[in-house]
Amino acid sequence: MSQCEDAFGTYEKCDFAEGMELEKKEQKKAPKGAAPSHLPLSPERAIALLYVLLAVAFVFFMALTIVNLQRVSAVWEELKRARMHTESSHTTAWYNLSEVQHSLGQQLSGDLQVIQGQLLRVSREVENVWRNLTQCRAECGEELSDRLRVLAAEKPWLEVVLRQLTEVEQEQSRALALLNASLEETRGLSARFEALRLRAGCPTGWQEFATSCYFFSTDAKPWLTARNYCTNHKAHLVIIDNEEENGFLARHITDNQVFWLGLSDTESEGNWQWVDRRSRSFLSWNNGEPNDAGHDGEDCAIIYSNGRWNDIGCSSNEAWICEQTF
Ligand SMILES: [Ca+2]
Ligand SMILES: [Ca+2]
Ligand SMILES: [Ca+2]
Repeated sequence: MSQCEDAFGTYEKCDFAEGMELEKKEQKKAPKGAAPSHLPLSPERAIALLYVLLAVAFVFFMALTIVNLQRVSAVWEELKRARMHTESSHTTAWYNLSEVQHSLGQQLSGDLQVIQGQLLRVSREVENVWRNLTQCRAECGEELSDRLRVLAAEKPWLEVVLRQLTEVEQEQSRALALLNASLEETRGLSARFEALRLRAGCPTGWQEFATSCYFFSTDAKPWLTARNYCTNHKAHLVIIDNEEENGFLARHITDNQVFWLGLSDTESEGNWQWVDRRSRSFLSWNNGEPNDAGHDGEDCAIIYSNGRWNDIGCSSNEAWICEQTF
């Protein structure tokens, strides 16, 4: 077996039973009356130890109590300050409320006085109106009666005027009917005149084609003079609406003859306009025309015997064609 240690040594390895056995041997070896190395506490030592523990506990208890008392005292001081603060706040709030109540009372009192004054004024005005109404009831009644009497006196005269107005209205109706009849008669006369004019045909020296008459001048004048000539003869410088009309004109022009057309760009260069200012899609310009040639340009159109057009200077003296539409 391994060795075991004694009371102050160490064991390498030892069973508990062996340990107990060793202890018993040592007790037997020890002389009687000698105290063993591991004796239990004596009662006196236990009591002394108990007293010490009690003293320590008392001291600890007292320390705790003192600490707690200090804490309670601090809390009490805090509560006291809070109560004083609350009382101070309450006093301040009460003072403020009193001030507000006082100011509101004064304001309300002022407003009530103003309202009372207004009510008094309204009451007086109502009283005045009522007094005036009472007075007017008698006076106005008399005035109305007077007016009714005047109207009753004027009634016969008004009836006469009314009858006259009715007669005037009837006369107007008759005049309107006569006017309508005259208009109808005028329309009939115009239609008969137009029919007679159509049967009569174009004036002497004018050529008829489609719904127009054409005058081919034998004189030669500037474009503006030619235009005025046509206007003075209830016509206008010729306006070519289509190829048929252009062909008709060309057939009446012999070689080497040219005639003014009612076409120019005098108002705006390049913007060719017929004398009635209406645009037409048909054009028959010669090749390279209109070219606005020359120093002064070319702003008035002529027609050749082949039906082609050219622009030349408007001051040139040329023959012209007037057109009069039915
Ligand atoms: Ca024409
Ligand atoms: Ca031109
Ligand atoms: Ca030209």
